Amino acid sequence: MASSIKVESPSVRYSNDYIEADYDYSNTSVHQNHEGSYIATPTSTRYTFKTERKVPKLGVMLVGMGGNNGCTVLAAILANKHKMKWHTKDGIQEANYFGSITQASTVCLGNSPNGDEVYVPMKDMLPMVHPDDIVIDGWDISSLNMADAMERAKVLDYNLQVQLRPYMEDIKPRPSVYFPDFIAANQADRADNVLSGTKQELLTKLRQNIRDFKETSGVDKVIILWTANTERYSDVIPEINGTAENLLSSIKANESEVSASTLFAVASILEGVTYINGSPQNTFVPGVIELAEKRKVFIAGDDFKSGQTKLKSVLVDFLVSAGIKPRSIVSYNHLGNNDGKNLSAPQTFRSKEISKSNVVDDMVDSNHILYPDGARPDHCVVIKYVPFVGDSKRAMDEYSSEIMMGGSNTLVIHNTCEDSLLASPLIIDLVILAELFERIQYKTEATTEFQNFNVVLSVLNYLCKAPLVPSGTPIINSLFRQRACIENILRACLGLAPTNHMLLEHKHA
Ligand code: NAI
Ligand code: DG6
Repeated sequence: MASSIKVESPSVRYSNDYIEADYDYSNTSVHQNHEGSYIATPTSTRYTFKTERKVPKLGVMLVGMGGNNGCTVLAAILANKHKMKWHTKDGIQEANYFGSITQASTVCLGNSPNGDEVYVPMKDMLPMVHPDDIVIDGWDISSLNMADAMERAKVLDYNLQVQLRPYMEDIKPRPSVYFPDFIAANQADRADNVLSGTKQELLTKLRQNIRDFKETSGVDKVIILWTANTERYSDVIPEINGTAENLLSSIKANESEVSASTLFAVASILEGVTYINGSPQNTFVPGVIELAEKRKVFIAGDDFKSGQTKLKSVLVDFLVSAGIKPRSIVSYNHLGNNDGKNLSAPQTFRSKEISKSNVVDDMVDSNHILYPDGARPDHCVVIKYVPFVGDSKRAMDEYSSEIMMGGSNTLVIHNTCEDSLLASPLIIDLVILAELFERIQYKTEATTEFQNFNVVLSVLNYLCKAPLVPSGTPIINSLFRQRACIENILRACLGLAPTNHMLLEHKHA
């Protein structure tokens, strides 16, 4: 399917199969001379990007399909596909994809002849899968059909649930791998849809499930995404999971420290299927990353960046880049859904605490005027389970900063919203962008063959709280930098310069 944007430039070539664009990547190389001065040298590298134009039929397998996020994603896709409308106390509501950057945000393409900025939907920049066309399948340790799961989740309006029920009640999650030691004990009462066998046997069953879905659904391509319970961290032990070989041997040996999520990641990689982790645990132990590298399969994660953290990665960026010094960040939240219940156990809470705590490091480290000695703001994360509020998470944040001449500035934010309605559009973006990046290749003057991006798909970091990056790569949490990365790579694939916000043409005398 052709994109609705056409670039007219000698650097951009359209064929039936590909969009090929030459692009000069400009950067600045910096070193310090012996007197301590910074020497900056402009650099330029010629890239050629090649984007396959044919959009495949995409199948997405959700691990944790019967959870609040899983059933809400399926419901949202069906509601949009069938153009559902429903009555609420405020009037008629129509299905939409608000909160998805691909579906509901725009990109400034350029300027019209009279100087106006021209905005286009991000989804039109390059040929992308439409969410209405995604086929959903997946696993859950709870056997509820998807209509009952939606009712249990208490996320969507009742009148919408009534319309969705006929489309969802015949869909049941596949039985899943359940290792009770990795999630809270309070989850045991929903685990009635569980596979049995050794870890090697379970791996074989998961791989069969993936193949079965591919064959029976008629999809061209599958992506797997973990939106199941947060697990505790796995111990990273070189002999157990330090290399791909050791990890595969550990699975054969039924080693207890191999988590369910790691087993899913291994199954996915062995089937050549991109695997995305929406939860905070360290699924991607070194052995998984090495396996992905060896098999050239994309992985991405960790932990959806949906609400409180998204705001944090905007607010702290604003403060630090304004020369204001955050001294303490206190993030409290309570929620009453099953995620909150699972996180009420210390070991699963710890995974989330780690993921939520490292999200300002890059912004703080970027300003040695404010933080000359590497000290960081106090940062405290609290999560409480309060069943009554259900999926409607309450997040309260206090940011205390040092301003001029010893003054102080305290910002207090209160955020209330349905957690799953923030996370579901991120799931849609993650799979759509991951699928797109499977179709993009590049080469530089130094390479003769086109190649894929690094298997650690860090371009998806905008959507993740604890961005996984290729070894040795800077970790960027700042939301605007993360968004600019996506937007400018999409532009580069069309041979367009990055958005620079200079508007020089409007600054002439
Ligand atoms: P949920 O608890 O409603 O859903 C998780 C589902 O996973 C449950 O249905 C559970 O039965 C199932 N499950 C547990 N272990 C499983 C296994 N081994 N295999 C298959 N299914 C399994 O939680 P929710 O709200 O849908 O969140 C899902 C995950 O996403 C959680 O880890 C949460 O921390 C994470 N997350 C959620 C965000 C949000 O805004 N909703 C944001 C960031 C991360
Ligand atoms: C309590 O914090 C539950 C968590 O699963 C969060 O709701 C989720 O991680 C979203 O966090 P944030 O910080 O992106 O809003």
